[in-house]
Amino acid sequence: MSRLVVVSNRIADPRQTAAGGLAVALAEVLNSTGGLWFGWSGKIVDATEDDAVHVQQAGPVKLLMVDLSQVDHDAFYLGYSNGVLWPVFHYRLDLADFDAGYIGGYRRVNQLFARKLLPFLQPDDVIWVHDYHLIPLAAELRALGCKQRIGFFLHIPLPPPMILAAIPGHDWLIRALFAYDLVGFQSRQDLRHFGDYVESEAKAQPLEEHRWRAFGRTVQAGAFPIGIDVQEFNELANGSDALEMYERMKREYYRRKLLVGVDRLDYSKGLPQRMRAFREFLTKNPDLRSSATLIQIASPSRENVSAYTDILHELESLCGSINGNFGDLDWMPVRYIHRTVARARLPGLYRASRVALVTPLRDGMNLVAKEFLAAQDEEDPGVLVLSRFAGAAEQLKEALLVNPYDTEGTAAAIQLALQMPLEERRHRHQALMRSVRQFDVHWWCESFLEALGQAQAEEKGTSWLRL
Ligand code: GDG
Repeated sequence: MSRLVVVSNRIADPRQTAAGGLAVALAEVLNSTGGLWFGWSGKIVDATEDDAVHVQQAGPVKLLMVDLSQVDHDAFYLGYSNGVLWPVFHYRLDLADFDAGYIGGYRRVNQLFARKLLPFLQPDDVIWVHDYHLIPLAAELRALGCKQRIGFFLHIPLPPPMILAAIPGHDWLIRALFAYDLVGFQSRQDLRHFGDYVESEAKAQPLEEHRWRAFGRTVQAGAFPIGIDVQEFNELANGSDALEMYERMKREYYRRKLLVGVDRLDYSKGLPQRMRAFREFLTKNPDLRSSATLIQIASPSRENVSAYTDILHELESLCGSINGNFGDLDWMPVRYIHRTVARARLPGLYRASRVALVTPLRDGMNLVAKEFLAAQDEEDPGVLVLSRFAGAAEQLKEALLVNPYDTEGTAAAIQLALQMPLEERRHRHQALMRSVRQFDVHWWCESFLEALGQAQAEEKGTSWLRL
């Protein structure tokens, strides 16, 4: 088996539990092939400092890290990646900041990554690049002579062509994807958007299924919905931290049914809309009021991007007004926690909850939905209320699917979830777990790498090099 080289903006030590499911899944293949993981160190340094690659051995895996200068970090990470690509790919053109200066930084950092990674590569390595920060990386590597197989996986959604086309330089961005041998998306819908775009905007020629020719290259694309490591999550759920959390929640809220939300504090997650739906539910169901408490964990994220401060204030004000209007001396309807909860405790919180509210306005997949299901007691499982706009909705059809923009509809689903009889809860949970187990993170990893191994790039020229 070829050695695997993973490239992503941030990297994690795969030996640590806190790193989460993705790192654990990648660790398995990285460990077995003695692979490399390359990414940003998380450090910002003076531009004049030494720009060496930091090498750290993590078991059989080598972690390779580069630092970024302040200017590059601001333009690449805050600017183009999170100020342009993140909002537009989540359909939020209104929040995009199309500053012409950002794209130069984005390109510079991708070139830096390519230059720094190249000396570590061996001829039959397989390279797997992750996410929107690194779309042009393969093209930059190819420009330096890299011939290895390179795959790309987009963790976030790909919007329809007319939204993508709002990005100045969108053609450049999509052309860069043709330097990969395989491009993977989270859902069939994202894959359809890719096909629509390349055929309508880039006049790509469709070949066999999900394969196109353009810019003198062919590219294979596919949908590879990411999953969780069910076994690792079960082990976490049986650990002392999770059990303690479960007991504590049960003790504290023994008279109430818990609803839970666990999200990074991000405008794509639909948190204000969720609060409005919960308020609507409280208004419409006075009899159920004091029996339901919503615990919302909103872990801090990208706090130096201004759209994130706005969402923080909006959410704080909504939670405050709901508690002020509906709360009583012995009951607050919303517990809002703007902190990161230790990963080892999350399964306990999920298991103690009757309902999970996973209602993003747009989401590539959403792993919280799958984690919640995996943490349930299958004899007495909770109910998943899931946005139809999460990639996970393509798979998790037995959840209560909602439109998060529809406040009344979501409020009605909350009521249904809280009152759902045991038999129906079990029935739905069983069906949902079949999908969570079958399409777990190992399936995701293996099926992507297998498809990458089979993808036959056919190079007819080098016009794609002119990025
Ligand atoms: C991107 C895409 C796609 C959350 N709060 C805490 C915490 N979390 C963990 C959850 C889960 C992960 O973070 C969040 O994953 P999601 O999938 O929900 O969302 P994104 O972070 O936006 O991830 C997404 C994903 O990539 C994978 O491809 O599904 O669509 O946007 O694992 O448990 N973990 C801890 N404390 C918290 O407070 N420890």
